[in-house]
Amino acid sequence: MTDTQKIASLFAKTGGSTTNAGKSPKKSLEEIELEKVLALSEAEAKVADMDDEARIKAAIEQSLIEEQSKEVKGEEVGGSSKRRLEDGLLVGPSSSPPKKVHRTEEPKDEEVGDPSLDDDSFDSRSERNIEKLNGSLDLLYCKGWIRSQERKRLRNWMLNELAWHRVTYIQPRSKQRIITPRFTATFGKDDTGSPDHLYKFPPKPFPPLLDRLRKILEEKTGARFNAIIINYYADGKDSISYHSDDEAFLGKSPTIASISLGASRDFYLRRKAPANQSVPDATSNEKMGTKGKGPAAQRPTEKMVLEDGDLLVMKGRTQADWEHSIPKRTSYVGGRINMTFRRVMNVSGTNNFIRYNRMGDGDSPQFRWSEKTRQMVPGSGGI
Ligand SMILES: O=C(O)CCC(=O)C(=O)O
Repeated sequence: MTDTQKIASLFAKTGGSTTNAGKSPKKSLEEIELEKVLALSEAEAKVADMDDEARIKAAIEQSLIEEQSKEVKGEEVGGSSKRRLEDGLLVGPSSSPPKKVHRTEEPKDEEVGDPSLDDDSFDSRSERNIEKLNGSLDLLYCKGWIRSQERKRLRNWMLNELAWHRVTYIQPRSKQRIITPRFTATFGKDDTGSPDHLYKFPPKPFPPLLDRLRKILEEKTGARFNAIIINYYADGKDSISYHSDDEAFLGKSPTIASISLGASRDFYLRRKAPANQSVPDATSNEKMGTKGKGPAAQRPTEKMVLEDGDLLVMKGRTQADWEHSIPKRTSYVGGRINMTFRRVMNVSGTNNFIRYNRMGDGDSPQFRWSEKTRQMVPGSGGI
């Protein structure tokens, strides 16, 4: 059975409501993981694969939600429910200038050579622990961990060498085709030594350079990593919705090491709603803590700006208790790469992360970086 068929059958079993925890007392881990995929794909469906008309509505709705909830400060979309998105322009009230939605090419880097990843490549002087709410949020944050020259080399290397994907799949509930709003690449697999035929999609081994970075991070964090998801956010329209990396296949209290390269992006964390919270107007997804009007307004939120070369390690109860996101932006935002190193514990976890970050429903378009136009273009090849 394919994952899509499994989702459909799970959907049928639960009468179309896979998110109502009260109805099925005993759920398999697989069912719980599929629910998570559904929740994130629903959230991404809202923003990822919409025509301009829907984008206009979503931008307005989003600005209203964000204004009303006062959940986050300094938003660029918020400010006026009268704003409209038109032909790539977010039009403000007459007093405020229109803001361009950029999907532009990247500025050209000077020639930077190959990354070396030696002792001189890293700088841990700004490292600090961030703990909130009795350690429920547990972060290690190192600004500018990768030194300037090396960041450019690493970023250039990844853009030019990797095979990038814009993963597409059908959202089972709405039958809507989802286009994940970012470019992705993945490497690695679980360490179970399982036979090849159990892998639905061929795992790709870490390229030597990224394997070196993996080992450096293992030494630094004391955690073990065997898989990496790499995201390229081409501009402010690319994003990742609120989610947490708390799938059972990542184990209990997973450590996720995240490196940012390129443009700065806001990174939001918000505490999940308690499972037993009684919220009269909450949708079932809100009970799962994955979306949020209303009750989200009361949840503690942290806002960070992740910049070129930063290392952020999320550990302890962070994934169990919090969600994170890279929200969309309408003012100019350049391209940004993010790498997250994780440890996948079993074959179904490997199948899951490759599916949702490389394969999709099998016809996800592949892209290569064009040095000429400084943007992603459809094309094959790459690692
Ligand atoms: O881009 C980021 O900083 C976050 C990426 C992320 O949350 C993910 O890949 O799960």
